[in-house]
Amino acid sequence: MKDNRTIAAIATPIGRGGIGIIRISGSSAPACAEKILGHVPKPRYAEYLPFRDKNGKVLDHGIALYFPKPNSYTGEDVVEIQAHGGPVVLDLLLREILETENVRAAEPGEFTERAFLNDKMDLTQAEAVADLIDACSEQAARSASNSLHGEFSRIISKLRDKLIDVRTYIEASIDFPEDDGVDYITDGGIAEKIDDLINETDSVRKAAINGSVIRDGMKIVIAGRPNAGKSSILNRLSGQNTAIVTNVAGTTRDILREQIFIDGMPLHIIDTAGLRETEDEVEQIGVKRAWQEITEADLVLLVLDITLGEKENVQIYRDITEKFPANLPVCIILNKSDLAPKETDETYSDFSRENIIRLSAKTGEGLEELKKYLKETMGYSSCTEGTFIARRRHLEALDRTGSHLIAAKEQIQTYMAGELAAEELKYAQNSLNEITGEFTSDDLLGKIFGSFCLGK
Ligand SMILES: Nc1nc2c(ncn2[C@@H]2O[C@H](COP(=O)(O)OP(=O)(O)OP(=O)(O)O)[C@@H](O)[C@H]2O)c(=O)[nH]1
Ligand SMILES: [Mg+2]
Repeated sequence: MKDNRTIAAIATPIGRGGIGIIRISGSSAPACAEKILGHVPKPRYAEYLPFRDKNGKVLDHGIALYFPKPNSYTGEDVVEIQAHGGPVVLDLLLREILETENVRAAEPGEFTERAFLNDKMDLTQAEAVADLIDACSEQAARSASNSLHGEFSRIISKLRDKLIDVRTYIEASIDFPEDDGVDYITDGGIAEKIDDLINETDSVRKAAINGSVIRDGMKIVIAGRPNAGKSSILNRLSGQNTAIVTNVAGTTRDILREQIFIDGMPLHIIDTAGLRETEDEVEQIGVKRAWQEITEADLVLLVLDITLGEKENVQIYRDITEKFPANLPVCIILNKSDLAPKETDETYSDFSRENIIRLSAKTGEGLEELKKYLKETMGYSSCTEGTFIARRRHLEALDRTGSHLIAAKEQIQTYMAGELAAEELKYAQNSLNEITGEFTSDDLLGKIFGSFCLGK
């Protein structure tokens, strides 16, 4: 556990800038103001003041602000000093502040952690602070901002309220089974109510998947035999000549990574060495790495050279995909379509229609279709209205909520076991609580706030 002394840190990025801000939070913040500024500024009014060291020498002039508790970011007394943004000036000021009794340097994310612990925000909002700072697309920034303003929390708490209603209902039926001569457990009403909860959890989960795609992007591995045109497709998608393309089979030997955006959706595209048996030592390592990437992929684009013909391609597909992890989504790209006539008797009926795309990395034919496919498979919508940012841990908690709800329904329908159903609902509720942080371990908090930048 961190101690609750007053904390201070430079809140602006290291380096030179017009303004540099030092933030102080805790019961000794006013004492720090007294020391540096000569007095505590009037609450929430900007004051232009000299900043002095302990010998009374002026280090800088700037603006100081005082936010008395509880109306501050952290919920504690907060003083903010806006000095000139030079690393030396800020360092000198911070050193003066840290010499004050009961004051120590803040750890990364500690201001926001205190805001969370003082109920200024819940955990999804605290996470959204970091996600907003780290946002690398407009979409991500807008979604993080929605989460920060409580969009995700509201959805979760609505779901939780409904869940509590059903739980209360079941518990009341257990306690007063004879009421009105109606058996509430078996009359079917409860199972329906749980069904509603299951459906609702599922739609929250879908929205959360979208939110996590916006945040993290998805990892797409381009795989296939040598010379199929994998690197050409990477170059097409990224719009750059990132990868070397030649007609020599085995051109790519290392892993190449590119981040691209499709309508604001981030994608991590990975080009790999062509999968084949080879004597070449370097290429062997490349092939091994390619397999490693495949096991960690969210989706594989399996590139086949259409000119090889259906029979050979089906065989290649079988040989390669039989080593894929189970449930790994695969999209088949029939590349070099410019070399194959559209009207052929090749139907590729062994592959399902939804995930087979005729493409030409040379002419760009099929590229839009591929992009559309990528957006759709991730359930991505470019509308930011009501979207929120989500993390993997939120998805996992929603999964657990869903499983407990299904178990609860089974207890009612199959075993008529009201008590066990109520127990499952309690677990489901706990899983929802983990998302907003009513129910978390110190470990989890350490992990979440430890990944913040300093001064936030
Ligand atoms: N006509 C035509 N040629 C293509 C197309 N895509 C790739 N090629 C050619 O096919 C050859 C191999 O392309 P690459 O992109 O290097 O193939 P790769 O799958 O990355 O190959 P390795 O790195 O060796 O595994 C090059 O000569 C490309 O110009 C296409 O859509 N149409
Ligand atoms: Mg290549």
